[in-house]
Amino acid sequence: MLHLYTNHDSPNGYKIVIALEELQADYQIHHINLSRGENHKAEFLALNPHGRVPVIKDDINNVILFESAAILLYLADKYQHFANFSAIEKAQSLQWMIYHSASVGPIIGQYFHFAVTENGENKSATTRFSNLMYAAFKVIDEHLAHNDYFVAGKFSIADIAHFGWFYSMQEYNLSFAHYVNIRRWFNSLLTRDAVQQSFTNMKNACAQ
Ligand SMILES: N[C@@H](CCC(=O)N[C@@H](CS)C(=O)NCC(=O)O)C(=O)O
Repeated sequence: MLHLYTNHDSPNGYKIVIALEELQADYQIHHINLSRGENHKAEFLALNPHGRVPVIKDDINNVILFESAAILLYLADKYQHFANFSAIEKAQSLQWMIYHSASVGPIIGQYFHFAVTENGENKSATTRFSNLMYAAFKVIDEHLAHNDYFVAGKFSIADIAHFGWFYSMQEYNLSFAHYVNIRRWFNSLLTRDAVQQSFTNMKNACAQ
């Protein structure tokens, strides 16, 4: 069995549950309640010493992994996600996934912290992360103006990586509506059965 440890509204956790559904994996979700500090308990730190979700434990291969990009890559290999991709297309998918991990997800997270959690009180930090976030969105929007998906007209883990954070932005009422190409891409992913199923599974598993 493959176990996913995540919080009910983790953008990084959404990525993994979507990938598991898209890849038709057999898995079980375990809720790690961040607001109750369950990620700092010894039991969880044994899975990820950095105390962050998501984490997976794959009993079949006897492996524990943290960091959403590493998990996506592991799942892609395990379920032959790149079978119909050329070596170059696979490299391009990894490029966009790593771009997300370095220059998009953490920046949205910092922007959210300074702009929303701290009400923009630190003007310098709010402006810095707002500029970085919107600069990244511009790059993505221009790329998606000519592409239905991030790579080669094919849905890939690069789309999943970005979608998790855009979905959370929507939940936080942070608008990206004026990025019309991101919005079009986002809406098309929302209609995928696996994406909808993943929200249901996450909600059910994390209800308690
Ligand atoms: N780079 C990590 C980030 C993981 C991360 O920051 N997870 C958040 C939830 S989305 C978390 O566990 N936060 C708990 C905390 O900061 O105490 C990844 O992509 O998995």
